[in-house]
Amino acid sequence: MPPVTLARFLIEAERNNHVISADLRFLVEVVSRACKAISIAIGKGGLADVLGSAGSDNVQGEAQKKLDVISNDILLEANEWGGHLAAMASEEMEAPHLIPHRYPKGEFLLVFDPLDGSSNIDVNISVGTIFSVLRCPEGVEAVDEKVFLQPGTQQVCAGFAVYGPTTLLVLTFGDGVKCFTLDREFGHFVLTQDNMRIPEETKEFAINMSNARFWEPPVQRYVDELLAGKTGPRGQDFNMRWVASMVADVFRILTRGGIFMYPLDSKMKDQGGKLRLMYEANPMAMIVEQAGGLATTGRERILDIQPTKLHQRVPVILGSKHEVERVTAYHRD
Ligand code: P6P
Repeated sequence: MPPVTLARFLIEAERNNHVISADLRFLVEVVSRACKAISIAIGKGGLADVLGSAGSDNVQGEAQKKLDVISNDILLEANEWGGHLAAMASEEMEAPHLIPHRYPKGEFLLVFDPLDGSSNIDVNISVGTIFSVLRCPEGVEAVDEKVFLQPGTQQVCAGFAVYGPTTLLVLTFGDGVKCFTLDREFGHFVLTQDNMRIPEETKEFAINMSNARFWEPPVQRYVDELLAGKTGPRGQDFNMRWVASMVADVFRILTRGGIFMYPLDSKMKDQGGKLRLMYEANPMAMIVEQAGGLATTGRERILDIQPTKLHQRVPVILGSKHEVERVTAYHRD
């Protein structure tokens, strides 16, 4: 049987079970082509003038890398003419990007972090693109930030690309998680994992330990127990991984289990957390839940949060079911 390309998978999903419409299929094809272009730009590294800072800050007040801006422009240019979107929003832009009047509009809203983990780009560590698809509410004349403020349960599609040793595209439409690998010779994505499942148990945790003194007591208790290993209440040793690229940590967890935590800490308490709800936490939470894992803030299910701001930040605890349940239980204690 010939390999199932992304194009074939999407056509069959549209034809067979109507999980997706022609416009949603087109949207995912366009985003996947943009991810290929980003992968090529990143792959040039020091051979082209794409590394280093862009000399500007984004809406988060973070220094933008040249590739942040390049990736954002690639996604905007790829999507604005297709007639499938009502608007786009990005970590790199304060306000939503409206579809120019010269192009038709569509029913979907696309929200993305064009280059997640970009602080790793100059040191050649995996980075990625995270995206989330919502429906634009009916009868909206003037599209503005408010149309995006929908809970994660409203997502019709979520996905992320990892630009690592291989370029991967992980996708869900709410009926399981698929992974596609970029075949660079043919230039197309090929289905390589048909139904990703997160093991309910794990011996691996991911957290930035340098923030330990700022964590709330439930997280300190949980991590202390992991560090105590066999000598402590967990009765087994644990391993730690922290790539500082959410896409890489989440893909590892989808593949072999684990728990990823960017909890509330006293440094970020005023902002509500470090990671952004609309284009990091929500798409990753949908994917993790679709793979049998859980995703909470420690106090509530991420997908149930009613957003109040486009660039809102939230604490994130996601991954293997039993571990996320334990951390969430400690927050209740
Ligand atoms: P820290 C990358 O900037 C990011 O948004 C996530 O991809 C990653 O998990 C986290 O921040 C890393 O944060 O504090 O370890 O640099």
